[in-house]
Amino acid sequence: MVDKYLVTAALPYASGPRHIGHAAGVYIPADIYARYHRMKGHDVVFICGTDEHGTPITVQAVQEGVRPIEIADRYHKVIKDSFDKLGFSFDNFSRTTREIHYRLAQDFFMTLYKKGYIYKKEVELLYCSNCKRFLPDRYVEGVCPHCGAEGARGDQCDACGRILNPTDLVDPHCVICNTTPTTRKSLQWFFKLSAFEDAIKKMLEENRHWPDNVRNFCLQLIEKEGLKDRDITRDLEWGIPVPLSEAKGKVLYVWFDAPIGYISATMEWAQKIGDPEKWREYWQGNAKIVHFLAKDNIPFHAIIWPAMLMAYGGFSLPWMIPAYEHLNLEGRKMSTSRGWVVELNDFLDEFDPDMLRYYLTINAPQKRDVDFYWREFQRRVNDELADIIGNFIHRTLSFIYNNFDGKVPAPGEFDERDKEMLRLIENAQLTVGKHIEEFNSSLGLKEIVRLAGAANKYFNDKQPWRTLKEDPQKCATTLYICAQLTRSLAIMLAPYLPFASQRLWRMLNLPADVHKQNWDSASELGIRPGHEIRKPEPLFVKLQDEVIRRREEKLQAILRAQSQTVVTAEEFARLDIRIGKVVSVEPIPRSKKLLKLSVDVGDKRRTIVAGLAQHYSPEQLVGKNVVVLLNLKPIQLMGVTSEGMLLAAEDEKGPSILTPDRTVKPGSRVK
Ligand code: B3M
Ligand code: ZN
Repeated sequence: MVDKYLVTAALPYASGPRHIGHAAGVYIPADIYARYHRMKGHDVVFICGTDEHGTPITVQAVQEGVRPIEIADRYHKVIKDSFDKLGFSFDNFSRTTREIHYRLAQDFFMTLYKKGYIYKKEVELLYCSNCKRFLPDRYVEGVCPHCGAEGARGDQCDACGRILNPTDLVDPHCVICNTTPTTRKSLQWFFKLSAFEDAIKKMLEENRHWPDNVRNFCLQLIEKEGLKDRDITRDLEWGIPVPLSEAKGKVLYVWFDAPIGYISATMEWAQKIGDPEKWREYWQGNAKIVHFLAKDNIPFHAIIWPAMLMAYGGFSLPWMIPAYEHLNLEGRKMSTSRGWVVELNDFLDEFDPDMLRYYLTINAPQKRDVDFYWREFQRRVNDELADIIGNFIHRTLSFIYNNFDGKVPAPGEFDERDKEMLRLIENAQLTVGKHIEEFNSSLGLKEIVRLAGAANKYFNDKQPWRTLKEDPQKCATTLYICAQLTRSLAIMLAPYLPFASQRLWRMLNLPADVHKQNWDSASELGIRPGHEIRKPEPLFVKLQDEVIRRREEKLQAILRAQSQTVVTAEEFARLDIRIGKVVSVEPIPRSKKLLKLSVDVGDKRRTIVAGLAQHYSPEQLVGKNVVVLLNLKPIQLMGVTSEGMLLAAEDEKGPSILTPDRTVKPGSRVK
């Protein structure tokens, strides 16, 4: 019997472009997994699509003054484009604004409602009196009541991962206008999550194969707080209407409809392939359902979603939930709003997608957060991808092309070393596969690099450039084995590097598509003697210092801009700025620019040196109310110690000293 897999990758919000962190933690590992299982001959359906409801999109629509669907259309396209360039092999990439999804989401609601798992209740919600709207989810931010982090959103705290209600936030404010909200009563519908506490706990306990960051996190959450009922409706215009006449103007909460998108996108796929009922084989049969996601989405997938499926009845529960940690950028958390981010489109405009797939897999944020460093990216691409894998392939193919007329030579007897090399191929095919099956694609890729390293060593040790003359039979055997290795590498690299592996397959002049090959055939001697290859070309072009430096400089510029523009109120308050009265002014000998001022700052006088001599005469200054910074570290100027700084504005006419618009007592604080 063929194994069936329904693989999903978290549906990206169509609220902005995706960055390399999303690729690292969700989409690349999911794609490797799906591609591998197809090559194993399993029946795989790989599902994704954009998540087009909810406040990430409406908030942006308000900010831009456009309709939410315009935002969704725009980013659906942008995201799909970058995902296509990265070679993600979705069987269907859908949208949650499609009709099929609306129908299924409303059916879900009604079914749960009729079964008594949804009830209505009047609740107090946050309301912004300035914007005249309720503030659900991301319309409001504040301090997390659990971990104290600032910038927690009304739906979730990114710092501790807890799911929140807007009313849980300490010090909430409207993200549109910054107003502190009031509360207002509203009718909402709740999902009886509490009814599933025992069942969910049991599911989590039994699923011992789930990763710790999913299983333990959820079990601890239930242990600590239990499962509370969740409101699944919102006072918003954008979303799927709640299918009840008494719920006019209310829509389904985005996290209620989004996971249903996995099913509706599978239904859509079935329709597209002309077999509309086929989706049932995956959702209501014995397929293994695998949800790839980032760690922020864990409670929604491992608690609420299974409870929704249980409540509906007849659906299979997730079999596996691989959840990845975060990718940081050069030692800092990625942030789109601060520009500390590498967006996929931007990356793909300049670099080979397989290089990103390589680096983000070998350096995957699997068990812990990891960093993307441009230098490290360059080093790994050049030293590993190009110098180990690329080099072995190129020297082998060039040797055959130049010395054997482009035809793979017939081997003689295999010696021990040859046999050992063949065993390594067989081993690698097994171990790499095992790692991918166990959701360790990173270890699998390291295994391939190790195999290529061993292959280089084999090539060196066998010295075919010498045996070519001295022992042609031996040389032929070596190159025969190396040719087999290149084919094995193409197959094993196919899930990881879909483009390079196919380029290699073409250079090898092998039939069809590398992605149509059976995984297990990677350990076969699949190239026959006499087989003619094409003219080889290097598989990877090395990354130049210049290119990487430019990227690093771009980030440096962001840091500089940030340190210049962002000052907290506390930092500003550390400046002791006061009103002073100029008591006397003297020129400083031998200085054309400087004047020495004695300024009354309330309790005492201060000596302040100012570069005003070319613009003010001493008479113009004496008696003036001025503004001075007092706690500046004293400095020596032309032998005089300056104990502060006189504040002045400057334009093309020169400096103009600041002075209050009425006489203010010396020593008064400026804030
Ligand atoms: N849209 C969050 C995200 O884009 C959310 C995932 C939904 S999965 C059903 O990361
Ligand atoms: Zn507001």
